[in-house]
Amino acid sequence: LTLESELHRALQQQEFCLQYQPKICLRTGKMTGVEALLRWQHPEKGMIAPDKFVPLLEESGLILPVGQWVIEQALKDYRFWQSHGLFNLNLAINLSPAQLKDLKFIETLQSALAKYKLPMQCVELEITEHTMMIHGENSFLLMEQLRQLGTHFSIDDFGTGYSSLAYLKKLPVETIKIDRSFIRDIGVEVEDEIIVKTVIAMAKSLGYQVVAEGVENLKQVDFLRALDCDVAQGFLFSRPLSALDILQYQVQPE
Ligand code: G
Ligand code: G
Ligand code: MN
Ligand code: NA
Repeated sequence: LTLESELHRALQQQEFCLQYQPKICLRTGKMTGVEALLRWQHPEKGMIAPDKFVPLLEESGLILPVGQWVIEQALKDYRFWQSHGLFNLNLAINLSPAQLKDLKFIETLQSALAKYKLPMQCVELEITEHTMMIHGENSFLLMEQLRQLGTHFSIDDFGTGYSSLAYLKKLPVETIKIDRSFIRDIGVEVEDEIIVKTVIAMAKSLGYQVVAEGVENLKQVDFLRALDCDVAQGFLFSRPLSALDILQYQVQPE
């Protein structure tokens, strides 16, 4: 069996699951939100990471039903957190290009929100810089509509594609997530430090919220704080966790 043919079974047999990585406000030190990350619990191969199968989901068109499952499951978990006293979290969901072209996407999202009695404002949609560059006119309209309904967009893996902040300004995007490849070499490569510093300064002065991905040590935190970076995500604070473990998550004292 090829992995691709197994994906149909995976969806039917509920082999997918979600983990959540905390996002930490660098001013308050509090968890402000989580990013939902898809995993495949394969019966023989164990846990498979999304870079191994999301491209296959996209090629086979299965990304639409799986994407719908992700939304449903994430909102269900959000409801669970609320019922245990965890409020005001921002829930980030990754979107594939096909979802951004899907004319039924708004309806899918709205009916899942209605089912769990949640407002559009609790959801943030992450699209990669690459997805954004290949978007068509319809995707742009869909983004505008979604934003008017109250959701937020962030650009994932920023710096790995060829988009500029000037181009981004035409899109309804509130947040920039600086790719972890730039964060990794803070304190190591002066060029990466200059890139991070310049991107943060420009993004902040254009009014974006800035998130640093892949933060693994305190040297990076100090550097990012000094630049007034808003939010950090990475193994220093937490690996991706189960929905239950998010309830128990406490920000590490420094
Ligand atoms: O969890 P991990 O860091 O390995 O995720 C790698 C990438 O897989 C993420 O950066 C993200 O772009 C993608 N990814 C994770 N979950 C989802 C999902 O639910 N939908 C889509 N389309 N991509 C996802
Ligand atoms: O959305 P995106 O493709 O950026 O997904 C984030 C991915 O990066 C996830 O697969 C997650 O497991 C991984 N990740 C999150 N924090 C860190 C980190 O601090 N270091 C490294 N190396 N990877 C991370
Ligand atoms: Mn992401
Ligand atoms: Na990313």
